[in-house]
Amino acid sequence: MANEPARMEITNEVEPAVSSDAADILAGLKLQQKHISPKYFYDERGSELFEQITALPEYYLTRTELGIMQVHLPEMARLIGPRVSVIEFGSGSSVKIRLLLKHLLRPAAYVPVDISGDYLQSMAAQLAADFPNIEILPIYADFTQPFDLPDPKVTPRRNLVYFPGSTIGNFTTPEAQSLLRVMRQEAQEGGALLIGVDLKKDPRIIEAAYNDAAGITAEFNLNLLSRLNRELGANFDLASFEHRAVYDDINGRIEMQLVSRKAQRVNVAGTLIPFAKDEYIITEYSHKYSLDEFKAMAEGAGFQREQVWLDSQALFSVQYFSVPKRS
Ligand code: AVJ
Repeated sequence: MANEPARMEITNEVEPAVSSDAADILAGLKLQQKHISPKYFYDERGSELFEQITALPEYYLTRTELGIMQVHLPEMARLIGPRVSVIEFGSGSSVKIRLLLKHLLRPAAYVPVDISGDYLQSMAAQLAADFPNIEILPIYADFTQPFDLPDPKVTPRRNLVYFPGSTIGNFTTPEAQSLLRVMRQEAQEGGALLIGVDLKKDPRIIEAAYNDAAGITAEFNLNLLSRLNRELGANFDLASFEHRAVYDDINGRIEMQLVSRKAQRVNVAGTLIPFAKDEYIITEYSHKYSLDEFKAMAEGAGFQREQVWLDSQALFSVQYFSVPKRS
């Protein structure tokens, strides 16, 4: 192929201000209730397993969101308007952003923000080749903290923050509120937010999505331990941990756990971590919202809801917010 670019310069050269991964993971394992952040799922194998999850019959989220986009993108593009700078929080598989960029009217720039520098560069380079008329300005940053935006060559009419995939569900309520405030800040006055949000529904449908018959989600969860073994010199015995995903009705969220099948001690980066039988590590929350709950949370961060698009079964939502001009 003629235009197969390898890498692309990242706009900013500063390291994002995140504590070192090893220290972060150890701190979580020393808590009374053990936790590891879901952001560590996505090494190469983890990303591959997540791709497989998105194709599972039980995992309705990805295909439903894509379906909503395909039907409603012309309307979305009309509401968003021409010449926007699209700021994507995280840069996952590029299927959705490609769809969005294809439908938007002469977008000024695309700004993917991610803490995985390698992934960011290769993804940005591929997009630059496929969208030669859109300036691609990747930012290496932890998007949970405010970051500086680049200056596109074409002055944008407004900023559009894009956060697909119901990744917002990974954050607890106070974390999600704080993240929405960062989005509001980056969108700036007159800006907007397009966000994918998974909805509350029959808990049996939700639980099935995280307990697939093929066992891919279990493999995805357990892969976290293989990664710690490899990258932190840990010695987790994968056979003595099991995947569990339960819907917590009170908090409206799936809780993914890795449950110790026996009493054991595991060496993690030189520290022995004790596990009682049946003790578990929480590896992920996936919050589900009602339309009213999410509206209230986003309004609390300074957004105004303009539009909601759903699939025919109201499983998933794509929601559009504006940042009102100061009144
Ligand atoms: C990518 C965070 C939206 O919460 O459904 C899928 C990740 N975890 N199966 C989700 C996930 C287990 C997913 N998000």
